[in-house]
Amino acid sequence: MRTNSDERAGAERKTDKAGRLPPGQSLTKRFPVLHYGPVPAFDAQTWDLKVFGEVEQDARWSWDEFCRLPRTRVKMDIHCVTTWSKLDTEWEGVGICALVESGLVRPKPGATVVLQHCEFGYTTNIPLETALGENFLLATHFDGEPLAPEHGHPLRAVCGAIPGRDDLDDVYLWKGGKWLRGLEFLEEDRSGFWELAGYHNRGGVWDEERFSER
Ligand SMILES: Nc1nc2c(c(=O)[nH]1)N[C@H]1C(S)=C(S)[C@@H](COP(=O)(O)O)O[C@H]1N2
Ligand SMILES: [Mo]
Repeated sequence: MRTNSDERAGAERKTDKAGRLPPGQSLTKRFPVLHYGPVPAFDAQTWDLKVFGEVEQDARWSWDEFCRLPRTRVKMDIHCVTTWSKLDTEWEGVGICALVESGLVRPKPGATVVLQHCEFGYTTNIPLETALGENFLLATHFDGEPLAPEHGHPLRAVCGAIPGRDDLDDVYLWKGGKWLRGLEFLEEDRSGFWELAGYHNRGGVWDEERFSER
């Protein structure tokens, strides 16, 4: 049952969203670097991205092949769980939605979650619905330039909030894996690296889903 206070909380969330700064966040103009472990080297000859799990057919793209996939640009606000937010960041890359619409990736009907696999074993999970949103991108470029090594070169996932798009699911930036190498489609949810370390499984920015209660 929705109570009056639920409704008030919902309305407050919407107002905050219009203001673009989620609760508990503060703005930065810088672009902090945050990750666990070293920055991997990139070799265009051996790099690949694999799609597997609950899909009708596995896929594997070399770097050259990945660069020829349908591309898009998106401007969004990114929110890190450590409380910094950066507005109007510009990304270019490949949307999972476009891969699905073009039939290059065909999730099985039972697929509900996408687990990102990154270099050195970093993983993070998101609902398939979130992954199909316009605010979730497999990005090769930030601010018109190829990604810097420390920000995920050559490929990272990035998730943010597009102002005015209340229909999308906005999650903290840890849900965007840097140095992405695989997308595993799952029927049943599986936690990733930070989720296992105590971060919230969903990570919604407007509800401050920062840490799990366990
Ligand atoms: N491969 C990998 N990706 C990762 C992480 C990591 O430790 N390894 N950390 C996440 C976290 S906690 C954050 S806040 C963002 C930071 O992205 P940035 O360094 O480009 O700001 O990357 C995310 N992606
Ligand atoms: Mo983070």
